[in-house]
Amino acid sequence: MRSTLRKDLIELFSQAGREFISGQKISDALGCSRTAVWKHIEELRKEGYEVEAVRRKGYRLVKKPGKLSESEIRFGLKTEMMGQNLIYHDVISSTQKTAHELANDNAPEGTLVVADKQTAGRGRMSRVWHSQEGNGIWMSLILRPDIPLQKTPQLTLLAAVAVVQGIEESAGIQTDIKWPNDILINGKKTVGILTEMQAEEDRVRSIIIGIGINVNQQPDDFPDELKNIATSLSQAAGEKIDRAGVIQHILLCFEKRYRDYMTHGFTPIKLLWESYALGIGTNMRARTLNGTFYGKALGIDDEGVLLLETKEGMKKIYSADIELG
Ligand code: BTX
Repeated sequence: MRSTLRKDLIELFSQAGREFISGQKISDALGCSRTAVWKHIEELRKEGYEVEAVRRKGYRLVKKPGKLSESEIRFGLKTEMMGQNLIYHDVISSTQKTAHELANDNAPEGTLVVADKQTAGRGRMSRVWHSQEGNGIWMSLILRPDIPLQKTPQLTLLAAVAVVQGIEESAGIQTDIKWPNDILINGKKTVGILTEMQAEEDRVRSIIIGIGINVNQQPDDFPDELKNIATSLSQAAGEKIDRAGVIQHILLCFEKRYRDYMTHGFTPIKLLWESYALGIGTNMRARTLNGTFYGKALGIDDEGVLLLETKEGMKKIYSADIELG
């Protein structure tokens, strides 16, 4: 409730632009007392909003925070479900871990956990995901699709499509997908996606999609082992990127693609995914837990599995690290 009021308050300020709005007008619009208005303005100030107050004129918003915050993400979020239940932390061990706990506690579909910094961000197979404060997007989304277990890889691909589209819409940057879960700019990793699930017998109970995006890092912000393989959106754009805007666009694209998926199945997602994917039709090396395979990538099948034409015949690759060329 409180955060809905704050969202409405920021919206009022934005509509007013440079004009002042009187405390009375705000309290009428929000349906709360003037003391409550003043308290909410104090909360906004703590989050880094600069609100000017002038006697007999009222209040006006002078500056929004450059920092990520719950209000920054909520304001301008145009989804109906994705991210509407929003949990924001400045520091967290891993948004993925918290999202699993919330999913166990019956958090609704679309619940989003976001953090400015992760102290134990992780990738696939317990690898470390570098999640420094102040310049990345580290978030986990809870889904509860009624689908059989073998279809869950499709949601990693759906997530990749939504992220590519959200980045293009918010920052105007084109990115490529490398099967199954990397998003690259000029061959360097900008986004990692980690899909995990909770299941009961052969049905999905919840799917947690973890998305890590390098947004405003400069080359020196990465540890040595990542300097040659990682990049960020701002390095591609040549300017600082608004993280909240990227999150909002990704959530909106996610919601649209998820609806397409629930109504029409995987085919529309597969077509989009293939249009953004690198390496389809070319040779690649797939390092899996069962060995390394070399061959030509023919595409993905209807379950989202990679089809590799090797000398020994067609191999279905469910999970692997890919080297192109
Ligand atoms: P992955 O296993 O495909 O990639 C992990 C590998 O990527 C690491 O071994 C390292 O080489 C490289 N790497 C680590 N950090 C970065 C980075 N910031 N940028 C580029 N490359 C990096 C990919 O796993 C899935 C990552 C998901 C991360 C999100 S963040 C929100 C959520 N919470 C959480 O703990 N994980 C997910």
